[in-house]
Amino acid sequence: MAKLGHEEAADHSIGNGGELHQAAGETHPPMSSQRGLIIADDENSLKANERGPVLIEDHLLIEKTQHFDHERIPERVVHARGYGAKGYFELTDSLEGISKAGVLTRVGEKTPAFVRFSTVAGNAGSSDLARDVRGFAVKMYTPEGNWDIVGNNIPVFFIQDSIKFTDLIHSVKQEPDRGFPQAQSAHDTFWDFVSLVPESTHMLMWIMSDRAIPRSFRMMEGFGVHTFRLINNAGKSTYVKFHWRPKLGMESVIWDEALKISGADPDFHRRDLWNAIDEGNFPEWELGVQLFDEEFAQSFDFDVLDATKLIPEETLPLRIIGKLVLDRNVDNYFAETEQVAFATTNVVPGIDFSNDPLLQGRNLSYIDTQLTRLGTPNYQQIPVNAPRCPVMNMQRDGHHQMLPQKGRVSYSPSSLEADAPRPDAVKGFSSFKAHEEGDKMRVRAASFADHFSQALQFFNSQTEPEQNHIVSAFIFELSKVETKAIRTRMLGQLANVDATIAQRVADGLGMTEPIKPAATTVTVRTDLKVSPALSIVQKMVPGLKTKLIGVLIADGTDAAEVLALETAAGKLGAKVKIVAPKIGGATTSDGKTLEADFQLAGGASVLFDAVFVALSEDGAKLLSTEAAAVGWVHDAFSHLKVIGATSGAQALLDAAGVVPDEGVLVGADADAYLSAAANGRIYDREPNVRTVY
Ligand code: HDE
Repeated sequence: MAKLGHEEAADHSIGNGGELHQAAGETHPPMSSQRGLIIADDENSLKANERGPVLIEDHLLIEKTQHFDHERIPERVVHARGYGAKGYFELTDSLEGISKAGVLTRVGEKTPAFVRFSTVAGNAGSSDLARDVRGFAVKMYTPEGNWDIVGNNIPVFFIQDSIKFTDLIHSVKQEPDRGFPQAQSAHDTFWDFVSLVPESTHMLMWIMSDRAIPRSFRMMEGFGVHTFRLINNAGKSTYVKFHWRPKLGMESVIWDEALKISGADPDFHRRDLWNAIDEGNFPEWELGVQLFDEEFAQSFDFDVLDATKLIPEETLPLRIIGKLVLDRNVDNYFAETEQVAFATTNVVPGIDFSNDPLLQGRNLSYIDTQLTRLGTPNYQQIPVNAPRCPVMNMQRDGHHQMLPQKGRVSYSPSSLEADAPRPDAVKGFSSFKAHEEGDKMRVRAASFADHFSQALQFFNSQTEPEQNHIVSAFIFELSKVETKAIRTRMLGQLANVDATIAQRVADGLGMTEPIKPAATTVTVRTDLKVSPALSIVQKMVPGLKTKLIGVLIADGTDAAEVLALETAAGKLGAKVKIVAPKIGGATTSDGKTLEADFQLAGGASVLFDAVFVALSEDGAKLLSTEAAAVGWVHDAFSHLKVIGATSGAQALLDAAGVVPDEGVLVGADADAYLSAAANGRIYDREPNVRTVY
């Protein structure tokens, strides 16, 4: 190789970075090392000569590589895949007299908040649309310390006692020998466990329902799940259950759609949240509370300390006391969403725990797990976790201590310093004076014994399509279970809820043997009143605000028609996304180019709430032989979406097997199409597109 002259070598050594010019108005600060040393060359390592070995003296290379080598921290053992955003909680109705918590009594105060939504079973790199419970964890930075409601989007849980949590999670995560399946409950070990643990039956109904496949984080409810206590100035306790209510109403996707979204856009939920906040469509939830006393607790059919049970809203209505608004995306995913550490023990004076044995176990787990994840008890000093009020105590040192803890006194009581912090019995947190007596024992209270009555109540409270989805989900999941004895055993548990439900699932599985109900001492209550509040469909808020409409175009499309749709959709707060065979767009009938947001293969119709096929006759004919286009329309139809189309598009609708119904609007104007789309899915179509068992 010809040796380069000195000047040529210097030019050569610049690398790509040297080609970056400073544009007018840009003021790039100098790049530095972690120590603040300004870096002259970030493209080349230090070598003994032009083609020689790299020198150990290259501290810049070593620092950069070493930092990279240690970038990862352990992911959460559960809820590893999550997404966060920032905002505030504002109290609208004071709980004065019921709780002494400032955050629940100072009406109008805006408390900064950080929220993280998550799936439970999947690893950090799994898909957003797994069938799973969604975590709904809210941290409120109140002037009296942080208050976390570490909740889920489902108001009940699989187990009653925290001692079973390890087993539950081991059963649902990847099987330990093979390391798969990822992010799904549809495998032997999960169903083996739950079929042996009847207390999980109520929760199974919920996770087999469409609650487990939400359309958006913005369109799901949140629940504190457990019964907590509110404590007033006199030390009196009132029981409370917390509910988050989405302003947009609830919505879910269809299971086949969820499967396909996982391929088309595994980041579907996080992208949706990021985009909404970025565009100024701030998601909002109301905070509702169910308040009750010991007398109500005693009169209620089930134990309020049992996290597998709920109190129907129809029995105990919600009192709306505030709102949560998410108005800022994170600045840095790792620093905030990954490092945020929630804990059920983050409570403030005026809020306390009940004896729910699941909650009591959680009270240890959250603060403990952060030591593995974040590596030090000083994780509370990380900005996303740090309280926005003074922190003063005698805890000292430890890895990554950030505070210059001053003074000679690091103990209490002390007398040497006038400003040493001391406990304050008036302002401070004091536990509720609960009266406890009885024998110490390892038992499950008899009042926790009925595992089936509320499961049946939940099923009966659903609309027919929602019930069908629950049955189909059981069939899908159990069809993935290879061990037949587990399927049989699960049918036995379902038979305890209701013989017909069990039979429908058995029919879908093709299991013809008579179903033998599992042994139980409980007589199932068939008289519990239906609770429409438990159904998603009955809580849907019609409208197109922040919804996405996919418009399929090709050469020859009438641009004016697309524009009219775009304008009308915009007025309703919806967004039109153009999908075309080429990302550069298509040449419309007026000879102009209409640019696309998605290329057909990358813009599957599962990404949109409703679709419109805006094709000329020639365009439709051409796309009728294009599998991606046929699939695009076929999927929209089978996912029960409202389909609008120009009359020219008929050939593609035919090729996709679209059969006319109230949700197929060919040649209709934009307003008619949009008002149909605003009502959501066409559930009546379902029996025509898939078998309903
Ligand atoms: Fe959790 N849970 N959990 N959990 N949980 C965690 O804490 C645990 C339970 C929930 O976005 C872990 O920081 C036990 C119910 C959410 O960072 C861990 C038990 C509910 C999140 C843990 C439960 C939840 C977690 C893992 C049974 C709904 C994500 C990482 C006794 C009310 C928070 C972490 C985030 C996370 C333990 C049951 C909600 C290991 C032992 C019930 C939303 O501490």
